[in-house]
Amino acid sequence: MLIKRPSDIKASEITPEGLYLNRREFIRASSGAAVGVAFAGLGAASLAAPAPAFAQEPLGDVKKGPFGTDEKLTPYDDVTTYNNFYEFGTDKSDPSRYAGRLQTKPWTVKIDGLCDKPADYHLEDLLKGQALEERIYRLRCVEAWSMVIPWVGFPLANVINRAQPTSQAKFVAFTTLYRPSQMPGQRYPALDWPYVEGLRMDEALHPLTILAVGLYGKTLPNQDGAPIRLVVPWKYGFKSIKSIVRISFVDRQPPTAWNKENSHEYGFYSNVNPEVDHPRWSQARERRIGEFFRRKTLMFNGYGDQVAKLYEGMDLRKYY
Ligand SMILES: Nc1nc2c(c(=O)[nH]1)N[C@H]1C(S)=C(S)[C@@H](COP(=O)(O)O)O[C@H]1N2
Ligand SMILES: [Mo]
Repeated sequence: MLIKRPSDIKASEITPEGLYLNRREFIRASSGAAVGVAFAGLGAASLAAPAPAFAQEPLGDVKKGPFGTDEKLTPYDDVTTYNNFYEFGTDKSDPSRYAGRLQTKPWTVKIDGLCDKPADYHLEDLLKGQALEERIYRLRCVEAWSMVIPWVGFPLANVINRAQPTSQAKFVAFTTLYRPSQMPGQRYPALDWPYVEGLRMDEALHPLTILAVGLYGKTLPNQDGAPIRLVVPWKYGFKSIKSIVRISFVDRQPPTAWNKENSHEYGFYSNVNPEVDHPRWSQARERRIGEFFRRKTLMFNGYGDQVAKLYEGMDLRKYY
C-alpha cells in the first residue's frame, strides 16, 4: 500500500534522499521510471511477488522497558509499508513489496575490531540471555516525517560490554548485509553498498540506544530491518541501520552511507535538531505519519534530558 503524499507537502520535503537518484544516469536511462518499475524490467517474476509481510513470529517474554512515550502509536500498516530501505528500492513502498525474498535465517553477526572478545555470532547466540524489552520510541526521518513505534529489543551496550572493547576503541561501526541476489536495490548505485553507519562510543553505550529484533510484539518484518537493526531515537532515522551483519570497534570516526553520498547534507552526528535546517528544507516541524497537521520537532527528538550532555561544548551547527 502506497501512502499518498498529502498535497501540501512539496516533493522536495518528502523524498529528499531519493532526489539524489535524479542526477544519476540509471534513473534517466529508465525514462524517469521509478526503480520499482526497473525491477520489473529484470524479468524476475519472483521479485514481483508480494512480501509475506505479516508472517512475523511472536517474541514471547517481552517486558516494558524504560523511556517509553505515551503518544499514539503509528498503525502497524504504516510502520510496515512506509519505509526507507534503499537495498529494496528508493520508493517508500518498495521495501514492503520486495523485501519478502530476503532470507534472514541463518543470520550471523560479526563482532570485531578493537576488542578482546571478537566473535561471529549466530543470531540466536547473540540474543541468548538478553531480556527483551518493549521501547516505544519516535523515529524521526531527516525527510521531516515521524512515527511512534513499539520496538522490541535490548541495549546495544550489552553486546558492547560482552565484546570488551579496548581503550583505543572510540567509535562503533555498523554494516548492513550485502546480498544483491535478494536485495534488488543493491544492483543500482543508489548508495555506495553496503550501507554503513557509526556511533561514537558514548552514544553507542547510551541506555537509549537499542538493537531491535521486533516491533508490535513480533519479530521485525524484513522491510523494517530484520532480523536485527539499530534504533537510536535522538538521531535522524538513517542512523538506525537495518539488517546488521557486522559491528566493529574502531579508533576513528567511521564512514557513514549518507555522509559519503552527500557530506554537505548529512553529517556524522545527525542529531534531530529543529534549529539546524537541512540545506534544502526546514527541520523545525514534522509530519507524524497518519496525521494531517504538522507538529513541532523537538530538540534531540524529545530525548534531550537523556542525551544533551553527550554534546556539551560541541557546536551542533558544525557537528550536524
Ligand atoms: N540498511 C539500511 N538501513 C536503513 C536505511 C537504508 O536505506 N538501508 N534507511 C534509513 C532511513 S533513511 C530511515 S528513515 C529508517 C527507516 O526505518 P523504518 O523503515 O523501519 O521506519 O531506516 C534507516 N536504516
Ligand atoms: Mo530517513
